[in-house]
Amino acid sequence: MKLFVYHTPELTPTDMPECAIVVDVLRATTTIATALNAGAEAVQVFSDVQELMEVSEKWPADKRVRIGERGGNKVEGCDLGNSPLNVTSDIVEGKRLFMTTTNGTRALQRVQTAPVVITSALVNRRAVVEYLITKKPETVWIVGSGWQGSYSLEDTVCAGAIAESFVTEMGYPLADVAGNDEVYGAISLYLQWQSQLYQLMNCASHGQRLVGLKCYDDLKYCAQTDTLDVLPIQSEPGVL
Ligand code: 3SL
Repeated sequence: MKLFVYHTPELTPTDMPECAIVVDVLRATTTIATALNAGAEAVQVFSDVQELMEVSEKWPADKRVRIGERGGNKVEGCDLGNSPLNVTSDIVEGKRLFMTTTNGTRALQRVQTAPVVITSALVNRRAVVEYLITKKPETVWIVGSGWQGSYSLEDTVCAGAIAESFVTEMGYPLADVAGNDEVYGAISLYLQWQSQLYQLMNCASHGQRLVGLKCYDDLKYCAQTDTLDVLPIQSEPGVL
């Protein structure tokens, strides 16, 4: 098995791995994990707001929730912005979430032709590691969503948290599993910050952007590790 970490979707090669894990800790993949854990029927992702509106319009109004975020703010016409704190069971249970965000949904679309597509955040890291341990896919990419093409500290620390736990629990020598240098970098970053993940969120540029929007509780929530036992896995392109 070979594990690769890519800091942004733009850095991925053109071929596809057996399993792609998309990470957007702040906040798309944390919101996806939280919504599915709260009983959402599925989350369907879009990079384009107009397309989301057209597709979701065909769904029964009482069975859908539209989530839209641009620049951290709620998109006009959507029911919710991208805060994981909003996707509570009273709002999402039994409903399909139609979701578009600045970077996370774009990263998902980049790898949606891989045979297995999973999303991970820190909150559901354990469920993802258990999937890897059980299924042992031949090639795994962990893809950070970044911010508009640039590196995001919080996505790479989550990639490191997944890689570190998997390698340690399998007892594999890291050199046998690491497919690129980024795996070593991500694990080192995680080991350095693992007991201070909330502080790391506050240092991250997107964390600062969210602090500017007064999303303090979102940062605290997204910094938690292994709190949700949920594995968001693609059932058809763009649907988890
Ligand atoms: O970029 C994204 O996909 C979002 O997660 C960004 S935000 O945290 O909702 O602002």
